[in-house]
Amino acid sequence: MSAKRALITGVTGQDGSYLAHLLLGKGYEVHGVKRRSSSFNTGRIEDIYEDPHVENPRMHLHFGDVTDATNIIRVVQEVQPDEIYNLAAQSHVQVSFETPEYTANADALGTLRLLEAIRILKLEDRTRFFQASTSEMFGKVQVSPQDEDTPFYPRSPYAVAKLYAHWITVNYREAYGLHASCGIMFNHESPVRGETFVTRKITRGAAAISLGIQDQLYLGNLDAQRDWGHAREFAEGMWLMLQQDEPEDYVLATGSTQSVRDFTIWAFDDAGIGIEFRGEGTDEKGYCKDTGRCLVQIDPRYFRPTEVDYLCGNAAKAKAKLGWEAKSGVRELAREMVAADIAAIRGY
Ligand code: NDP
Ligand code: GDR
Repeated sequence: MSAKRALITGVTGQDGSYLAHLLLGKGYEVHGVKRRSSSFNTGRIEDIYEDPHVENPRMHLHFGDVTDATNIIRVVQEVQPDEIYNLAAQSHVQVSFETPEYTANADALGTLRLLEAIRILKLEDRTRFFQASTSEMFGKVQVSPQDEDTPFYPRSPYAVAKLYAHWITVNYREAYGLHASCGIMFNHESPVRGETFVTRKITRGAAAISLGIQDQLYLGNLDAQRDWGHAREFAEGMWLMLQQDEPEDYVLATGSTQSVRDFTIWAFDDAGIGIEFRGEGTDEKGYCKDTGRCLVQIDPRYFRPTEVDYLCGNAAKAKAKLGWEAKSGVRELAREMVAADIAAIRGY
């Protein structure tokens, strides 16, 4: 039997890189869509990239963009994938307030383009589809913890675009019988998390301050609370969804929630600096317990016009039907990320 063929959009991102590693380990032939950029953007998949000149490479990269319908149709036609994982997105919530139209184009219509490619190429019976939906769709949460039946209330252009992508995936499943599933994923992080998401910004900052190459870290809303898991485990959940006989939507989450403030204290602890927060509102600051030096300050530029204050997921359905459960706690995750950032700065 020939190897299963997977197409991953967003293969150069955090999740795409974990998923590509996972699928190669399972014997898949992996095809990734990567955007052209003026400098290398394949750092996260460097170790698995194979020179196309070697015999029978199992990892292939295709230039592409989910805002370009003709490109997407051609790539899907060439690859004839058994599974498509749609991870491509302008995935930064705050940036979506600055680029709402582009975010809608990539995150909402990009999903539609892939679904239409499956239909136009008559691949409905062959190709299974995974959509990276998000806990941001719950937004101003109505019920806690949030599960597959919790009402949505998106609070950013990103979340609104992702809500369209979520429902268009559900609609194509119901209208055309596609094997299409959405993973409603809560925040998941790792040492290769994008540097401007809050966990990585904090672990890099703590690492750099501990090594004396940065003085202070500026953050936004310290009160925000998130259910943070490990990206490696979420990639496994995505794959499991496409191995089921029936396509369905699943929440992936840890069920445990912490504040940005707590994560900051842990990361500095892991970098060998005890800090405490004093003050209120925008005057709240994080001070080194030993030296009294101010290391963390609030910069209101990182506040969002509308914020998601609290998220906590209930992944009971994924546990019951997929046998999936988050194992890593956020405390260990902070430790792993700080250690990786310290090693990176030292050049190990
Ligand atoms: P990243 O931001 O790390 O990766 C996004 C990927 O999408 C990158 O490979 C990026 O390419 C690519 N991309 C962006 N725009 C386009 C485009 N127009 N055409 C093609 N590719 C594009 O995100 P994550 O890996 O963290 O997340 C993966 C997916 O899961 C995203 O859809 C995200 O919205 C969703 N999600 C993530 C969660 C998380 O906590 N990580 C939680 C819930 C959902 P490039 O490298 O060139 O920028
Ligand atoms: P989020 O992640 O918006 O949840 O989206 P992010 O790490 O950006 O923010 C989490 C919370 O931290 C607060 N915050 C800050 N955020 C950033 N980026 N920078 C700061 O300096 C800062 N200070 C405080 C934010 O206000 C927010 O409340 C992520 C993305 O991966 C999405 O693609 C994904 O869909 C969701 O997680 C689930």
